[in-house]
Amino acid sequence: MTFRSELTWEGMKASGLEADYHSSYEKAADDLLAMVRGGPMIYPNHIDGAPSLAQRTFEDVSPSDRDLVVGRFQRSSAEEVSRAIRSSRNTFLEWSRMDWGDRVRIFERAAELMRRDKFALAAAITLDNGKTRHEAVADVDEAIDFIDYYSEEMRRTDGFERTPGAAYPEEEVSLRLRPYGTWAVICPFNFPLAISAGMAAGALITGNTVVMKPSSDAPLPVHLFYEIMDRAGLPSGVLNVVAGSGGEAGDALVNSDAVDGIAFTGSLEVGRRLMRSSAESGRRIIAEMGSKNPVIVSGEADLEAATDGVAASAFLFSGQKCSACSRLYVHESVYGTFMAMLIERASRMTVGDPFDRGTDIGPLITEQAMDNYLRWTEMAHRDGKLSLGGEPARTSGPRGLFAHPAIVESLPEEHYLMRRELFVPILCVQSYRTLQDAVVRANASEYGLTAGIFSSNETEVRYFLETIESGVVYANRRRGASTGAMVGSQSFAGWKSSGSTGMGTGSRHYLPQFMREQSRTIIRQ
Ligand code: UN1
Repeated sequence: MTFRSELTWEGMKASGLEADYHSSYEKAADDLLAMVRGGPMIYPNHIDGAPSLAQRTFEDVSPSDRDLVVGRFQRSSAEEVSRAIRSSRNTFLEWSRMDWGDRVRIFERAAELMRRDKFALAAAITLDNGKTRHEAVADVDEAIDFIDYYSEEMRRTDGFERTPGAAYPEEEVSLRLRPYGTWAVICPFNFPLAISAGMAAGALITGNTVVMKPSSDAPLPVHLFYEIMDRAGLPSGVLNVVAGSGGEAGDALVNSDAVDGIAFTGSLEVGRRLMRSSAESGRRIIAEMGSKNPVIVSGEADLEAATDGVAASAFLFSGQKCSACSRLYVHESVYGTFMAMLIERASRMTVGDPFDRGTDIGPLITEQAMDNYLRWTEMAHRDGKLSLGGEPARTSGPRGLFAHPAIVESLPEEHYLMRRELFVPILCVQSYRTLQDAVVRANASEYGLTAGIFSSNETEVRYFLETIESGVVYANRRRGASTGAMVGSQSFAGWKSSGSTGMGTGSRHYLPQFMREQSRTIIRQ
């Protein structure tokens, strides 16, 4: 099998199935909403293959309708977490010794089940983190892509086993990558299925066992992932799921001596803490930690393409992506024209109920994010020129956390908003005179995840590619100036403080990070 991106929307559209796409999603959304409105479901933890209830629970509320309870999840204690870790440790030997082909077949079945349940999974994502239908389906597609791609990597590398030449004639040598043991997988709210499944699949398919902690802002997709893995035939106890707060369940998990590695996607602050404690304990860590991604619009850019690319990248999903464009450098010769186009485009983006077909941008994830948006746009207004946004969007529909795209110009280069990852739809814009200067300013960040340029001048594009300090870079990408990396194609690697290893997800270098090398020499008797 050769890997192919799932691309549900593009595929269905090309086959004339646009109407089916929408009706399938809407049916799944109606079913889910009817179930949720019938009263909150209680979601247990999963420990040792059995549902497990902690002593306390927490309520997970939908960001697009604060009156809608998605479900009650377990507020796991340290004791609950250590039971999950024990279960993962107990199953490690058997799972790691299983033929790798058998492990891969479980994942291939899981990908098939996800394909079948695609729209139900997408509706659950919309409900839980507020993604619009296209973005929610893309999240499911990305989860499938991760699983398919990592399955194919196992096959391509023969399960990471090879036979080197032997120095002595009597020696038979084989080289293999072997799993570490039990991994903690700490999941983000923004790609609650794709990134969670990608990290967990990376650890599991290579023979490790896993304890997953979903984000408490969007735990439902991780529970659905568990059910899929269970149905696909994953043996009991190989994957355990414990919900709860970062401070209690999360800390108990990542600080446990019984955990051999941590896969984490989230904030720099938490990632740094994990990296420090891992350095002391010798635990492996694979962390992806956000960014402050710059995009450059040159004087020789196709301004229509740049307008679309920047608006999509900065504002879709309210800028709540590590890959979102948050700093924009526009050449002074096109500054006025381009800014008028961008402001016009962004002000036409519809903000509201993410289940609605016509919505471009759904809600922010939490009240805290809304407070940040209001506080920071106020700051932008005080210290620069706030050209768009700054007020909560008024919608006639449900009580959600809706914010308009905001654009702020002319902030000082060192301003807080120019430096800090915001994770709300605020784009900071500056003008520049020389490309050299724009790149220096773009690189003056502790982060280095994604970046983009719009220019029809090849010399400029080459200069940008050779000097920009980011792991995922794009030139003239209208579908997303800095967002929308595709598994198996654009590997997703964070440079500088954006990543702990400099190697990307969805690439050949991802799986080896979950393993260590063993050379085996046998002298036949
Ligand atoms: C993230 O926001 O953590 O390139 C990752 C993209 C997505 C991944 C974003 N494939 O926008």
